[in-house]
Amino acid sequence: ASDLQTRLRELIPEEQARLKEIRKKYGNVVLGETTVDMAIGGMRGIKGMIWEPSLLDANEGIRFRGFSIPECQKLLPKIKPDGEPLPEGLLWLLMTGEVPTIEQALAVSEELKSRAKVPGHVERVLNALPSGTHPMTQFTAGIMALQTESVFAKAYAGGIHKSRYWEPCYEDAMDCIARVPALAAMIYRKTFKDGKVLPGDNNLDYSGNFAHMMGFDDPQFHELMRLYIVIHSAKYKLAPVAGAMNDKEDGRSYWSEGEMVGSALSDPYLSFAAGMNGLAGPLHGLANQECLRWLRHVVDEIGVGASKDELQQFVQDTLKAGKVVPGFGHAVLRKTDPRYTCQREFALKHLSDNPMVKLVSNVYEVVPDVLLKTGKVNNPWPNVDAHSGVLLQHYGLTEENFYTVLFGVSRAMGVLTQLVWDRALGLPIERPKSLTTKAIVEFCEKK
Ligand code: AMX
Repeated sequence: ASDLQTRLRELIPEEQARLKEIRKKYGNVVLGETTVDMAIGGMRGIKGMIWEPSLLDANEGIRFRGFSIPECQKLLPKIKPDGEPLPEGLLWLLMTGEVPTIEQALAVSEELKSRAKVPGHVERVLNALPSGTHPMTQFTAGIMALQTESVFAKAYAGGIHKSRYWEPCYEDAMDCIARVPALAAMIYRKTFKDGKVLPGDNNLDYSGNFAHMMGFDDPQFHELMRLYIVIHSAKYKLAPVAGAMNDKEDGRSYWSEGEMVGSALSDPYLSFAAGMNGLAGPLHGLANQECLRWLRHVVDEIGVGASKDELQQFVQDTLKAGKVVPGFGHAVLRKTDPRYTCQREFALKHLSDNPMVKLVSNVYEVVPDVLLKTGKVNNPWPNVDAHSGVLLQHYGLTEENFYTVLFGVSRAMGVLTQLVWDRALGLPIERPKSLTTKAIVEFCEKK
């Protein structure tokens, strides 16, 4: 099938049967144990949820439906033969588990264009917020304003049979994915530019049009947006707790709220907005902006041509001041993040003369040794955030307060895909068990 919904309609009965079989065959198999430490420590490492779009491997990094980032770059359809893959193709992969043909990816592109119109009241909601409202607050307010369009909420109110929940959920997921770039661009123009909302260009793809609506028309920046959206689209693994707003990298991420909220049959807009409120937390989505700030600090203190010795000293001073070196380390991954590597390759291909790129490269050569010498850092290698800010800055997107919104636009694809599957598979409301500390102590003492 060349359209996504038809392909999903074909796949869903097979996947429903597969899940039933897994449950029947392995329902009683123990996946892991939960300790008191884990209950106190943010449920880290507890295996307790289904998440299909992506999985983290400690050595290879993220895999989207089983495909590593280099594999995605090679296999997913592109506009230019040596260019970056289209996020529209990735969306097909995330939704179906299958690598699409170029026709299928372009069909997704067209489908998203046909759904992209943002209703007028969304801009009025943004205009009502005081100036200085953080772009992420504007973003979640905008998503909530879009919720008036929810097909799922209307279908539910109209008494739709539960076997068909996934259909209006798909409508909302695709509408939401289609509309968040225009919403984000509106926020960008209002917060940082002349306030004029730029119309979309139907001749452009999803990423190119997003960049265009923000006011960026350099085709190379459009390429960067394709790469950026693909690598930021899905999270690593899962966590089942609402309210945990911590590091996306180890998966105890904002999506836990999105997923939890969605499991209560809140529609995709309500669920996505919940997730975005977690992304806005400083331990999560703001890390990329911290990296750029740290690099700027190096430039201010030493200069962009800082030698390796000077950098080493600067890194040591950062540690001595009781701070972390942003952009390095990972809770699960134990090698250089492939999302760092592909951004570095992009930088070497397109902007190797940029002095900040050289600085990032020198930092890469210095930091791991210094971190290793502390004897406590489990992963001294760079993560995705170590490079993204410098790339965005090169093309003129310098307002780092906006970076989390870019991240949020990208994540819509991964998180809303899972929501469609949650409904298609009839997954129930999520309710991990909580205990009081008194109950824990009583339980332990009885043992
Ligand atoms: N700089 C300095 N110290 C670091 C460090 C870094 N980059 N990474 C880890 N450490 C320290 C930890 O703070 C911890 O010290 P402590 O015992 O005194 O508290 C010790 O090393 C062990 O930590 P760990 O097991 O290696 O890491 P973790 O799983 O606890 O945390 C992470 C992972 C990413 C939060 C951490 O490496 C970090 O703070 N990195 C810098 C900030 C950053 O890049 N954040 C973004 C990461 C995710 C992302 O968005 N890509």
